Amino acid sequence: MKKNITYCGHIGIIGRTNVGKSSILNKLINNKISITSKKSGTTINNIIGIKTIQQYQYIYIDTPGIEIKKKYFKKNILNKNNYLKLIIFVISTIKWLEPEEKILKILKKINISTILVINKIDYINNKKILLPFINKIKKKYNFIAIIPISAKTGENIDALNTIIKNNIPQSKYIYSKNEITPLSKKFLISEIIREKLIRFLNQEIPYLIKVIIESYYIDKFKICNIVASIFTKNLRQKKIIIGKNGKKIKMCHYLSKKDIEKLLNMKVKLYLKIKLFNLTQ
Ligand SMILES: Nc1nc2c(ncn2[C@@H]2O[C@H](COP(=O)(O)OP(=O)(O)O)[C@@H](O)[C@H]2O)c(=O)[nH]1
Ligand SMILES: [Mg+2]
Repeated sequence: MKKNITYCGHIGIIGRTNVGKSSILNKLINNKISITSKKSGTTINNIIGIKTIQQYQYIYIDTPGIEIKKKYFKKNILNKNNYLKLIIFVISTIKWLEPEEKILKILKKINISTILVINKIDYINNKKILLPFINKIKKKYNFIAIIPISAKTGENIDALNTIIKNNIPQSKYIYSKNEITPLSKKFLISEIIREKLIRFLNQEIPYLIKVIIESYYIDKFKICNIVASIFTKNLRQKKIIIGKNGKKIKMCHYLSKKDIEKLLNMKVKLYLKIKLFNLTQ
């Protein structure tokens, strides 16, 4: 019967770093799964976010920027694309340069339906410049749609949702209806902490910081006790993270705790330890 028909598929979100891929994922699933920041290279692992609504299950995969160091590039979904049903290729305003051409070259090879998303249109005052740009891009590739949006203001997100809906194949659900991500709580917590650290630190750090959850348990008072280690490369970075009189790490602790409590929906005691990579290896 028609009622039992379901639609489901993996949708890859690709593009150079900082165009707003993670922001778009969070917007599309109405949940904050993927961390975002002004700095390049914030996302270093593929992040999966799921939304199930009516008879549709969307499984989004947010990726590190395509031009990130080779080491991270290996993790990019376009290298093993067999399971993607749809691709969202994100660019920032009308910036189309070498990284975009590089991505286009890959797209031509893999031949998966692709939506081109022009993000950050809130930066464009004169919207008239969009049309000639879209016309130019249209000639480059057979995109199933080219859509200007703003992940910040939410402009046109509904239209993007509709295009995705219309292009997702009929299939059984892969995840259960209420699942938001298959990623573990521990991983999500470590990402929350990493996001706060990145916000406070200088440009070089996003790749170099690692957060590991050492322990995670709920005590008899229903408080979740979390011990997290922050690994830095050297003493200089350690000092930067701690900040003057511990100001930065305290702020990071405060903001992380707030977000983790929201994620877990319970009170949290958070312990942060800062360690050096080379001492532990
Ligand atoms: N003004 C504006 N900023 C945005 C928009 N989308 C994302 N950003 C910002 O751009 C930066 C990079 O976003 P992020 O999602 O981390 O990009 P990613 O590296 O492609 O995942 C962050 O500071 C976001 O807040 C948008 O539509 N408008
Ligand atoms: Mg990202």
